Parts: sequence; structure tokens; C-alpha cells
Amino acid sequence: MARCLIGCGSNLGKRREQLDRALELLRFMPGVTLQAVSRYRETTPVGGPPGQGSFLNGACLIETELPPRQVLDMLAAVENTLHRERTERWGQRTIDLDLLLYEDIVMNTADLTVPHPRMATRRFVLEPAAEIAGDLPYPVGACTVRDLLDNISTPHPLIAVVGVPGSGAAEVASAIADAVMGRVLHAPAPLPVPDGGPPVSLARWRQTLTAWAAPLAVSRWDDAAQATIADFWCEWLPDAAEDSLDHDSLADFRSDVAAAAETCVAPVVAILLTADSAVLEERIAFRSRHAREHTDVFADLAPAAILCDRTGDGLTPLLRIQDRLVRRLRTTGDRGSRAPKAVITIDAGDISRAALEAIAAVEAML
Ligand code: A4P
Ligand code: MG
Repeated sequence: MARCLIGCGSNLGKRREQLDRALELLRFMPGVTLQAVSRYRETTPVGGPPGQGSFLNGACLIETELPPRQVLDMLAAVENTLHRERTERWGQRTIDLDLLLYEDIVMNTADLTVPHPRMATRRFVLEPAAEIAGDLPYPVGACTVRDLLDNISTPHPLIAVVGVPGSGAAEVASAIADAVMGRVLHAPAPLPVPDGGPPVSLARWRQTLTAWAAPLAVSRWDDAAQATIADFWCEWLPDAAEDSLDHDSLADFRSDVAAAAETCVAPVVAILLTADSAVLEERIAFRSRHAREHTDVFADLAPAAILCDRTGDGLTPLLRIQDRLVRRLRTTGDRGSRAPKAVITIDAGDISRAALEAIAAVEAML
């Protein structure tokens, strides 16, 4: 038997009746035992078109012999019985049932991602979930559901928006800060990526680390900010340095970063921006064409554009760094106490859309 955590929401029609009815339908599904139901909470809509009504959200815990895909089909069947219409993403709905957790399974297929990819920052999901199943494991963060709720309840949280040059991290971080009236911190020094000249030295990596660590020092943390959104993350630097340093220098640099991290505030959430090769290539070419103009657009791609002009390929080093970054943030095993428990991955192919997704992920915490 597998334990599954289900999130329920409604913001159209008779919300309480619809939630009650969905739970009744689940109770009588063959192969399903309804173990626990949370109380319902009134919540402000996050993301989606403006003007929609507030939600009533809850959670339930079931035990079932059905495999994950069949649980999803069953939830869709219940939604259809309750006349769920799908007109637009995140639009208002009579009922929404999400499969949040299925034991400690981690899976990602075209129509099912478990754990639910947006649950880790959503207070409207985590409060009811923690009420009935706080000890359930959240395998992606190597923690429990209650830990996730505590994590987003950290006072004066640091949120790190991370991605390779060209992913739009600076723009997305600013957009989040504007939307939630937080403080934005931009990287005090650019990421020293290869430009076809001599390899970046250990000394230069150390300078970058010192510059990045300074505004995040625990001793300097400004308690006045509701939230701080940074477009850099010190613990990622060794992944970027890997191609330019020899084995021993890289080992030294890793210990420098670990020591510096101890003195810095750790991000509770990472917004991971990923861009595919076609998108990055196009942005590098854009930067190349506009190299002589004074434009801030994709300014962080200047070294990649120079590398591209010199060698015809500015992309490969960025993709290698991105692979390592994704691996670091999405490793599920021993993550260490300083790794962000919540990682929200967003496709940076369309930066305005990525910014809206990121804003929704952060607004859902507050
Ligand atoms: N899908 C993939 N993984 C899952 C999963 N673990 N559980 C696919 C459920 N569905 C999953 O979902 C779109 C597709 O996601 C499904 O076809 C399924 O194959 P949907 O229910 O048709 O559409 P949606 O819910 O509008 O999209 P989405 O992206 O799932 O939205 P979310 O993330 O569920 O967010 N604000 C408040 N206060 N309360 C809410 O309940 N809900 C949302 C919806 C936004 N804002 C909210 C609330
Ligand atoms: Mg849904």
C-alpha cells in the first residue's frame, strides 16, 4: 500500500460543497482508503488571471494500491465528475486535485511530475498538508512536509535566482523583488566564464567569491527586508570554476567556498532558470551583434559573445556549467544542511513568462 498526499482547491461555485463531494468520491473509489482530511482554508489566488475569487484549499491523505499514473487518472475522473473545465492555465476552477506526494517516489513524465513541482513554496498546499501528514518525506528536498512549511516561514528569507549567463536571472530577481516589495541583490561581480583568453585564475575565482559573499554575511543581514532576492549563489561557484582550474586548485577553491558559506545566509528557496541550447545560442548571437552598443540586455553574455567570435562556439562552456548547476540543485541524496530545501525549476526561454512563474512561486510563500 502506498500513501499519497493530495492537494485540493476550489475557487468557483459552491466551493465547500465541491470539496466535500470530491472527498466523498475519493472515499468510495475502489482500491483507495481515505486516511485523513485537513480542514479547509481561505487563500488568496496565486498566479493566474487577475480578478478571480479566493480559494478554499485543503489536503487529504489516501492509501492505495494504484500506481501513480492511475492515481492521477482517478483524480482527473473526480475533477470531471465535478464539472472541472480547463480553459486557461491557473484559471478559476470548481475543483483542482493535485497529486503532491506518492510515498518517496520521484518521477517526471510528460503528464505527471511527483512530487508536485510547485508544492515546495506554496503555503496554501503546505499548511493543510502539514496538519495531516507533517512527517511525510519530501524526497526532493531530503526533508519532511513540515520542514518545507518551516522553511518558507523563515523570517527575512533569502531567495536565490540562479542560472547561467543569458538565463535572465538578474531580470527575474528584479521582477520578483518589485512584485513582493522585497530587496534585490545583484551579483557584485560577474561570473568569470571563459572568453577564449587565458583560463580564469584561482585568484580571480577567490575575488569573485569574496565579492559575492560580502552582502550575504550573516553579520550584515538586514532584518528590515521582508525578503531578499539575490541573482547569485556562492555555493555554485565551484561548478562554474571546474573547467578553468586544475584538480588541486579546484579542491582549494571548494574548501574556500565551503568556509565562506558558513558565514553567509543560506537561501531557503532556489529559483533555477534553465535555458536550452537554441535559446542560449540566439541570445549569445544577439549580444555579439550589439556588442558595441551600450545595452544592458544580456550583458552577462559578453564573455560568451567574445568566445563565440574567437572560436565560433560560445555555448558549450555555458551548457556544461548549466548541467552541473542543475545536478547540484536537483540532487536528492545527501544535500547538506545548507542546500535550499525548495527548488523551483523554470524554463527561461521566455523571460517575461519565467518572471511571472517565479513571482507566483514566491508570492505563494508569503
Ligand atoms: N500534472 C503533472 N503533474 C501533476 C501532479 N503531480 N498532479 C499535469 C496533478 N497534475 C499534474 O493540470 C495540468 C496538468 O498537469 C494535468 O493535465 C496533469 O497531467 P490541470 O489541473 O489541468 O491545470 P492547472 O491546475 O491549471 O495547472 P497546474 O500547472 O497544475 O496548476 P497548479 O500548479 O495546480 O496551480 N492559488 C491558490 N490560493 N490556491 C490554489 O489551489 N492553484 C493553482 C493551480 C494556482 N493558484 C492557486 C491554486
Ligand atoms: Mg492542477
